[in-house]
Amino acid sequence: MERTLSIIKPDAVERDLIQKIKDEFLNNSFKIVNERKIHITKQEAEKFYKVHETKPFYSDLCDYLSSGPIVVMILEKENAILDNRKLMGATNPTEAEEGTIRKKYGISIDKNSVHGSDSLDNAKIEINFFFKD
Ligand code: IDP
Ligand code: MG
Repeated sequence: MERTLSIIKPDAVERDLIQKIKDEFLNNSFKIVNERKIHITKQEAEKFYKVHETKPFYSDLCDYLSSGPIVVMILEKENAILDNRKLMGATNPTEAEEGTIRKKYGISIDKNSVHGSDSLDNAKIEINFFFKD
């Protein structure tokens, strides 16, 4: 079994999409192992998105992720990382495939409703970032 970190981003929480998005995971054989609804600071967002610190959109991205409550979840299934990326769809909702979460719910490339880890190493780092016990 593999684990990945999923985030329901502020745009989706704000539009009351938490349960609808959780149902997407549950209906696609993911188990929600742990979840927390939190509101992070910009400094925490900067730490979380450190890989993007050289990108022109880094500051806006961190402002955005810290702009309101988010739901962080550990998802588990076989091939969880890749399967979650498939279920989420492309980063830009306009390019996301029909039926994907970002196609259904995303508003724009920045307000794209969900985050998902992109590799085994990053999944471990990101899970540990929000759920160290
Ligand atoms: P991902 O979320 O699909 O893994 P990344 O390239 O890791 O995409 O980018 C992280 C987040 O940064 C994206 O989900 C999106 O919200 C934002 N982002 C990515 N590219 C752009 C851009 O060109 N303009 C504005 N925001 C962007
Ligand atoms: Mg990414």
